[in-house]
Amino acid sequence: MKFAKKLVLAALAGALALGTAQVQAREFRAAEVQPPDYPTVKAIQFTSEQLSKATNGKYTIKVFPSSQLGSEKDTIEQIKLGAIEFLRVSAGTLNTICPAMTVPVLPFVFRDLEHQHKVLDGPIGDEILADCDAHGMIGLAFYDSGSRSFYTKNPVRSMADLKGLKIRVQQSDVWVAMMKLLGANPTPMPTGEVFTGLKTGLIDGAENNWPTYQTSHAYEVAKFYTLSDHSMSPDVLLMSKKVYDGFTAEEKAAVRKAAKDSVPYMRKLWAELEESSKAIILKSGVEVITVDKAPFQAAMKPLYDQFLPDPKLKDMLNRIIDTK
Ligand code: BDP
Repeated sequence: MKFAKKLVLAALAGALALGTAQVQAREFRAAEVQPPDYPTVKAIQFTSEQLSKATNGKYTIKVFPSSQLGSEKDTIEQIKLGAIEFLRVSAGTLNTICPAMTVPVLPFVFRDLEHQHKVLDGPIGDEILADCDAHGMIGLAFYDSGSRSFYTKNPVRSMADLKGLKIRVQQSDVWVAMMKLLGANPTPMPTGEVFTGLKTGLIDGAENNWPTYQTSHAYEVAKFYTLSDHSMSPDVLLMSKKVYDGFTAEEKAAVRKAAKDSVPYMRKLWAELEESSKAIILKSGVEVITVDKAPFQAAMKPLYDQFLPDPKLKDMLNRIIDTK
């Protein structure tokens, strides 16, 4: 009898443990504007696998690509409330919330990819990510996003050709200001609307890296790509602070590690996609135009003062420039 009772108790305890484990297992949602298979999407899936391993299957992340959960602007609002747990956006959409995010978006801040990696992989990168902490978001990692250039329906062979052109920009004041300084007419809209905007003539052009130009199919409509390389605005992976605060110390460390570990994986995929996107675009008959970047750089210089009124951020910019 005693033995039977023990058995029943053991079975009960097992069921309870199983029940608790089931209740606690949680699949988070991650919002993404890029299509399935894009390097950022795969990097979040990699983060999910690592996080799941580290927490014995307790936590996983499901990515919702192609703006299924909304535009970057909308999903930023949702992550702050904890309605979405993870989010991957372009740094340019965060500057009004986390001011330090303005710095890596500003034109001609990074000399090249090596310089950008050195800065973002080091203490300055962590400082920028941490600036979102006070605003309901934990900055987990930076992802590569190449450099941005103009794609237009008519050729832009110099800065003068941008005059009055309706150029789509991210929904961000820093991007609006950049285009104004170049003489263009900035038209803010979500990235998911660019292709249709070009097709219907709502906009004359946009600006982005090779992979977005290609995967969004914008290259089929805007057949001129002017290599101004004006911004190396990185992409960012964020987590809702509300959710993060509910994690144990080990879980917090695990999610941070998983995200950071996804960076080299992402960079490899990114380099491959940049190459293949470029090849597709060139093969399609797009005219790639090289321009003198000096006038672009000079015209956009006032942004540094306008958008970095805080001396601490100006100091950060100088530390970036001084990073060898
Ligand atoms: C791409 C970023 C994406 C942005 C898009 C944009 O990966 O997050 O939404 O630019 O310009 O490079 O909005």
